[in-house]
Amino acid sequence: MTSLIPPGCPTVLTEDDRTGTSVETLRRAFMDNLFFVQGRFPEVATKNDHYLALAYTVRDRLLLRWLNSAKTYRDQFSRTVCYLSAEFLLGPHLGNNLINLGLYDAVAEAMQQTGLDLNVLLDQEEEPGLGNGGLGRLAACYMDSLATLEIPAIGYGIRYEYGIFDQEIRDGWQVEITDKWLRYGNPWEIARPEITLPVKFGGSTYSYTDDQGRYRVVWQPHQMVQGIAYDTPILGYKVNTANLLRLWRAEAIESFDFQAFNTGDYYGAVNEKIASENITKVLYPNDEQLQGKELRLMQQYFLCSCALQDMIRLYLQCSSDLTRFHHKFTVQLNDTHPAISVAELMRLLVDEHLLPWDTAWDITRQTFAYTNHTLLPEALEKWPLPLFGSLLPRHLQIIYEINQRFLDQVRLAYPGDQERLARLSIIDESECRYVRMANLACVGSHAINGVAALHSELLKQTVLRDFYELTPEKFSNKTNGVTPRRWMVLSNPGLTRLISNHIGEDWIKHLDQLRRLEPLAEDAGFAAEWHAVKHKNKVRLAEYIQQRVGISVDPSSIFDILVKRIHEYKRQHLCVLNIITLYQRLKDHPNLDITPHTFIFGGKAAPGYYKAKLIIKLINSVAEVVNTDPTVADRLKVVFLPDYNVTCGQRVYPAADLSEQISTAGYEASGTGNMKFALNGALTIGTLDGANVEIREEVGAENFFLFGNTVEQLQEIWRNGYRPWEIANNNPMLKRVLDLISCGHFSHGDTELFRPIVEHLWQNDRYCLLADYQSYVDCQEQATRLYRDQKQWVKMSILNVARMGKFSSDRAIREYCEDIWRVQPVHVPLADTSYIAQ
Ligand code: GPV
Repeated sequence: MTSLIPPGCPTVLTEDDRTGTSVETLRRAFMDNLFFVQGRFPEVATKNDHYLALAYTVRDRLLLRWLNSAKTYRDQFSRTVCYLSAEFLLGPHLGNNLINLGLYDAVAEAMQQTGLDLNVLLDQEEEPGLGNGGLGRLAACYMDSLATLEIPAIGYGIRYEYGIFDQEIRDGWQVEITDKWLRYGNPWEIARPEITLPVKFGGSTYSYTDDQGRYRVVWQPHQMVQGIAYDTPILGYKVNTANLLRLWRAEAIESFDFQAFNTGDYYGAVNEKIASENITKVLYPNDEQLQGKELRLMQQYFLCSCALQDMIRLYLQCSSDLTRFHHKFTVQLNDTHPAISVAELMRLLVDEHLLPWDTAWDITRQTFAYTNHTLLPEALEKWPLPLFGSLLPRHLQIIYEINQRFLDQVRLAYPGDQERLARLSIIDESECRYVRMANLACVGSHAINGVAALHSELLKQTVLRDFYELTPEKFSNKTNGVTPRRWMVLSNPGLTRLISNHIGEDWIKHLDQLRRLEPLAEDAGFAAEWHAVKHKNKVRLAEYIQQRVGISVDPSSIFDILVKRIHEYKRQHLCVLNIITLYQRLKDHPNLDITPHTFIFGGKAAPGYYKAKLIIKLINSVAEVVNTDPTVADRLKVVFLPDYNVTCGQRVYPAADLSEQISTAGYEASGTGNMKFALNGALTIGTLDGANVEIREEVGAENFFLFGNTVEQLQEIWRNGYRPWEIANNNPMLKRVLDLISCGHFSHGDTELFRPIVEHLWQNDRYCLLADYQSYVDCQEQATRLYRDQKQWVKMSILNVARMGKFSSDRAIREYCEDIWRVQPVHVPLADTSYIAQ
C-alpha cells in the first residue's frame, strides 16, 4: 500500500476514510459516499452519483487542509491578501484538486478498481462559469498561485445563480442559454448561513451631533438585503495551504418585510423577497463594455459591503483596535468593479466604528491597491450621479468629501490648472454628471498597476496620465501569468510527462526550470517524442470536433487557433480575411500546393453586441462555403467550436500549432490565452500588443511570427488621417476579398447581411484591420511554409516552452507580494487530526 501523504506530514495522520490517501482507502471512501451521501447502491447509481461521490471523497481531503490553514492563520493573526473581484472563472474543480492533492493517479486507480473511468466522472462536472473571460480567469489563476505559494488569502466574489450563458450556434448565429450550473448541487462549496451580513440600499441620510459632540451621519435605507457566505476551499499544489474563496448570495431579510406581511400584503412581501434575490441572480455577460444598469451597481456594492464587513468582523475577533486594520488586510481591487469599496470602508470606519475621518482615510488608502485591465474608453466605469445618489446616498456624500479634500491637494500641486483639476476629479462634470470609478480607485489606493509592460506604460501616457504625474510612486507593472497546474499538468498530461521525464518535476512550481529543456531542442529523439505528444493531442481535439460539430479535420494539417471573447479589437475578422484570401488563391489556382490548414475559432459575444454576433455569423458562413467547396478539397477547414469555456480551453491549448494573438496594437491590455498556448508548445502569430511583446522577448524574435503596425506607427497613421478605402483600392487581393463578402458569396447571395462589417472596414476601420492586412497575410504564409519543415517547427516549439517560465502566475503573485502587498508565506503543517475523532 503506497502512502501519498505529502512529505513532511507528521505520522499521526492515520489512514482514516476521510483523510487517507491510499488507493484502498479512496475506493472505500468513495463507496461510502455513494451509499451515505448520494443514497445509491451501485446497480442504480448514475454517472452524476459517481461524480458526486468522488467529489465528496476529494472534498474531505481538502477540508482537512483547509481547517489546518484556517487554524494556523487565526492562531498567528496572519497578514492576509483579500482579492476582490466581481468574477472568478474557476473552471472545473475535480481534476484540479486531484492534481494539487497529488492524488490523480491514485484516484484513477481506485475508480478503475470500482469499474469506473475517471475521465467519464471528470466530464460530469458542470464548470462554475462565474466570469466573462481573461479578467475572471486571472482571478482564478491568482487564487491557485496564492495557495501554492502559501500566502494567506481570501477571494471575495459573488455567487451568481446563473454564470456566463451557454452558447449554442443555430444557423450560424449565437444563441444564449441560461447557465444553470447549480442544478445538480455544488459539492465544492459549504454554505455558511450563520455568516450573514446586512446590506443597505437607497433611502436618505440625516446628521446630528451626538452627546460626545461628534458629528454623526445616519443612513436610513429604503431597502435592506442580507449577504450569505458560500465558501470554497482553494488548495495549493502539493502544500497544505487551502485558502478561502468566499462568494456571497443575496437574500431577503425575513424580519424586514414582516410589516407588510402583518398588514396583509403577502404578495408585496414576496415581491420584496424576489427583488432582493435578484441581486445575485446573474452574471452580466458584457466583457469590457459598460452597461450602466442599476442592478449591476447593486451587485458591485453588495459584494464590497459583504467583503469589508466580513474583514472587519474577522479582525474584531482578534483585536479591537481598528486603526491597524491595514496591517492585517491588504485588498486588491480587480479592475474598478469593486472600487466602491473605497467609499464603503470609509463609511464603515467613520459612521459605524466612529473613527475620525483622517484616521479612516489613512487606513483606507493603505488598505487598497488597484489593477487596471483595459485602456478601452468604453469600458471605463462611470455612474450617472442621479442613479448613484439614489442607490447609495451616503456613499455619494463620502465621495464628495474625498473629492473635495483630494482636489484641495491637487490645487496646491498645480495652482490655477483648472483643466487638470477637472480631469482628476472623481466627479465628471461634463454634460451629464458621473462618478468616475477609476478616479475613485486611484485616489483611494496606495498602488496602481497595469497587467503587461506595454499596457502599464500606455496607462501612464493615456487614461491615468494625470494620476501618474501627480503620484508616480504609486504606479507599477505586474505582467499577468497563468497557473501551470491547470494549464499544463491537468490539461496536457502527455507533455507534462515528457518534460518531467527529462528535467524532473520542479518546473511545476518553479516554471523557470523549463529552461533546462533548451539543450533538448537539438535532440532528435526528444523532438520526435515532442511531435508525437502534440499529434496525439491534435487527434483528441479532432475527435472532439467531429463529435461536437460534425466536421472532420486532418490532424496532420496545421491547427491554427483563435479562441477568446469576440471583440472588434481582438480582430477575429482579420483572421477571416486571411482565410478568404487563401480560399481565393485556391479558386484562382486549384492545384496550388498549400499547407493543409485547419482554422479553429471559439468565443462568446456579449448578447447585446451586434457586431460581435455578426462576426460569429461571418465565421460560420465562411466555414460553410470553404468546408464544402470541392475546389478546396479538404485543404482548408474552418471550425467554430460552440460554447468556448475553461473546459474547452483545456482541450484546445494542448492541440494548437499556431496561436492567433492579432489584436490591434495598444488595445489588448495583456492577454493570457497567448501564454497558455505558448506554454503548450504553440508558436504565436501576433502583433506587438499586451504581453505578446514580452513573450516575444522571452522566446526570441526568431521563434515568434510578428506582424502589423506598432502602437507608435498606428498613432502616426491616425495623425496623418487614416484612409482605409485607399488601402483597399490599392490592394487588389484585399479588394477582391472584401468584395467577395459583399456580393453575398458567403451569405447565399444576401448582399446586406455582412454590410455593417465590410462597410465599417472601408470607411472607418477603427481597429486598423486594413492597415495590418498585408503584413498579416505575408506572416501567415511565412508561418505555414515553415510548418512544412517539421524539424525546425518542433525545435521552435520546444524553445518556446523552455522560455515561458516568466509567465507563471506564481511569478506574478510573488511580485504582487513583494511590491504591493508586503505579505509573507505562512507554512501550514498538517497538524494532529486526532481531534476529528474525539
Ligand atoms: I476591463 N479583461 C477582461 O477579460 N474583461 C474586462 O472586463 C476587462 C479586461 C482582460 C483584458 O482584456 C486582457 O487583456 C487581460 O489579459 C485580462 O483582462 C486580465 O488582465
